[in-house]
Amino acid sequence: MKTLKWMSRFAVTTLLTLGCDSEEPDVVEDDAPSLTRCHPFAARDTSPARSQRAAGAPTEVNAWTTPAPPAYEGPLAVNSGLENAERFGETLLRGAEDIVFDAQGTLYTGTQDGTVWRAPIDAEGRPATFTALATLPDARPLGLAFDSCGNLLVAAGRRGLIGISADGVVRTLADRVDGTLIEYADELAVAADGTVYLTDASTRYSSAWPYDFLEGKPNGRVVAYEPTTGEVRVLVDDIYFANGVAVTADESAVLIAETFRGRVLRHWLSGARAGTTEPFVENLPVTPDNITLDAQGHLWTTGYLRTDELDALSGSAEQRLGLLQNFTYEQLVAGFPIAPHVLVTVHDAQGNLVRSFHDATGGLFPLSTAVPQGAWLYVGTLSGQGIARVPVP
Ligand SMILES: [Ca+2]
Repeated sequence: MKTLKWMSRFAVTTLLTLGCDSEEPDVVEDDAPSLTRCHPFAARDTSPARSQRAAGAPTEVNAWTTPAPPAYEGPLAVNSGLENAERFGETLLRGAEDIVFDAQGTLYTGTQDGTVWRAPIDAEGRPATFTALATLPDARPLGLAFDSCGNLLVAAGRRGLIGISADGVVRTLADRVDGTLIEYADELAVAADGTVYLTDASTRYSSAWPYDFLEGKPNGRVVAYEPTTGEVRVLVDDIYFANGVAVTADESAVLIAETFRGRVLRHWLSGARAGTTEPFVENLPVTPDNITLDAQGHLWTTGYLRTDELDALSGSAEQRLGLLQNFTYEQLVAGFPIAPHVLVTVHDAQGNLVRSFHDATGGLFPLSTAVPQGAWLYVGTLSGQGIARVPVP
């Protein structure tokens, strides 16, 4: 029975207990004057908001057609670019989903336990020592980005959009839009005018992403936050899991990783097509997670490798209903088919694949983010230990 095949491959995930070798600063939830120096952040809307979260497993599902995955040839040919990666923070960091650098080159990441970490580049050029900048109560820091004033903005799951000043003061900036709660703030990007584009991956299942995949409905959206007024509005709706987001260098468009359609969308902010959304890169070899645009306008993407099993499930509502009816949520999470082969793709500004980095040996953790920084490519993970980097030739 195919519904059992999914489950038979996977061992139950063992959660590790994190150690912490540094003191955590006090978290203060207030008006954060060090934040308001940069932006006159308006008071946050605290009016009653409606949750759209479903109580349990979906009972109706949609099937969709997934094209055959791209051939591993040309720029996608398997190579050893991600093998023998240099690891950092392995005993300290679990689930370092995103990585970002400040203007001084200091590395920041956030982990499963809610902690945001910083690691300066040491004399040997390595981010070897991590210290806790803040710990977010009851929230997971998924996406990270700096605003132009040096505040670290965090897409923090069901806590929405959070700002952290350089001295560790934490403030919730936005947690609702149009009367509904932001259910799963996943990634964010900051435009030159300060507008923050934030993905809300699944308004229906929040962090229960296997349910979102199995239901096959467009429960995601992108919201725009205006820091000078506090206004939050829906920019793009009906996305099949809205994950990574980036603003193009000319600020004419926002790119959005649509995880469960294996593609990256382009939503136009200006020009003749302003307000419209179209596919930018389709049929990726991964279910795209975070995305990064580099200084050359190249798009760096990674995520779980698409497998034959996942693609087959896409087209079969019956199989997915079978999984939902026969397994607990915990079993579905533990059994999600994650391939040992990990890869990062790079597309040019026209959406053409130009290069890729692979580790097909199973030596690296599953990837959630790929961030080029100088001569290095840094990678993070939704569920693994530590972060890693490889040289970029
Ligand atoms: Ca993500």
